Amino acid sequence: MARRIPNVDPEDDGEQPLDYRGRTRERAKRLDRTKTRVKSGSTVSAQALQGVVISPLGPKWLVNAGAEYWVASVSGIIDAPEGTTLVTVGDRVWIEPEAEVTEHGDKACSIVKVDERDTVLSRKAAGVQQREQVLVANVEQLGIVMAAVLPGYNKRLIDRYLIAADKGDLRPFIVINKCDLLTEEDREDILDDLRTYWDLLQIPVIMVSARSQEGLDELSEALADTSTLLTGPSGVGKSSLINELTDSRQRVGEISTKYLKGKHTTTSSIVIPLSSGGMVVDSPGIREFGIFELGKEELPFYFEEFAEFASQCRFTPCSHTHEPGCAVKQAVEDGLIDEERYVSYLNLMHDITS
Ligand SMILES: Nc1nc2c(ncn2[C@@H]2O[C@H](COP(=O)(O)OP(=O)(O)OP(=O)(O)O)[C@@H](O)[C@H]2O)c(=O)[nH]1
Ligand SMILES: [Mg+2]
Ligand SMILES: [Zn+2]
Repeated sequence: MARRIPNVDPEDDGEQPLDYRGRTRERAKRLDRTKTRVKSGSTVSAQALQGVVISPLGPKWLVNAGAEYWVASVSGIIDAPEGTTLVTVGDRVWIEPEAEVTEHGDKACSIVKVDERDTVLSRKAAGVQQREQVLVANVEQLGIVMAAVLPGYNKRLIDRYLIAADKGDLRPFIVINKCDLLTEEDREDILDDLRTYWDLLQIPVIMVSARSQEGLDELSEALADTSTLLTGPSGVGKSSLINELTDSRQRVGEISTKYLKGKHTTTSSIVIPLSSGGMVVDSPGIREFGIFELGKEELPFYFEEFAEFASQCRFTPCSHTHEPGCAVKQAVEDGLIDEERYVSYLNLMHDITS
């Protein structure tokens, strides 16, 4: 049996009638979306093995099944989630061995079935049509990695990731890397700037440095015995952190000084085992993140800290954008809601309505 990426506990929160976040989750939709389609002729044979998709290999996939690695192709009729990405990193798949080996002597197989996904990190695929692109499946946690400086963190992106994590049933936390470049005072300023996340929303913020090793024990503890996708912009040090925490040697890039941006060193996601028993997924840097299927009525509910004010808005429903007597806007003015969170909200509302 392949090592299984642990599932999210199905009993986990969400369904309690008074849970603010729970009421807003699109749980039903998720189940619907991941319904497997059984096509005749796609029955899994007795020699099929179960494995986990580790990484893409050109048009094929590297699949780990038990102690072995296989190069898998996808062709013909397969039994897979409908209306979404066919195969992605982290998928639990069924493979059927093929007689021949690949040109490099690797064992060849084909993927005949993709199991339902427990969790997804999805975004809106590029293009006019609303299509879902599943970046990684079946990880429990989403580590949102940002750099303290070079290139500096991006709260707009953090807020988008938090919504995607909520929709995909991932437990989020924030990692601020490159803290070796900070003074004690900078550090306090950053923590203060991120207060809404760790204080109000209870999302852990871990300050680390791959270079000085600061905070790596805490990060390692957060990753132990579970499965985590590290995501974030290019050049923030995702691969550097993974190299510090595992035996793997992922390629690490340079920061282009002209734009202070990373140069997309990691080009595809890859599952890496941790000696502690969990696993971590390295992934390519992301610049843009459009959220798949986000409705304008639903949006306010992802900004949980707006809730206590929203009930006092003059109009119901209130979009908290232009309405007179909007208590959310008033709370932003009074400094009771983080102004930058409100900017994220307006940006997302603009995306949805334009
Ligand atoms: N000062 C400092 N530099 C770091 C730290 N971590 C990573 N870097 C540097 O940041 C640059 C980018 O690191 P990577 O690990 O390649 O970043 P990445 O997030 O994996 O980037 P992509 O693969 O492009 O998404 C490299 O030059 C690293 O040496 C850190 O803690 N402190
Ligand atoms: Mg990388
Ligand atoms: Zn309002």
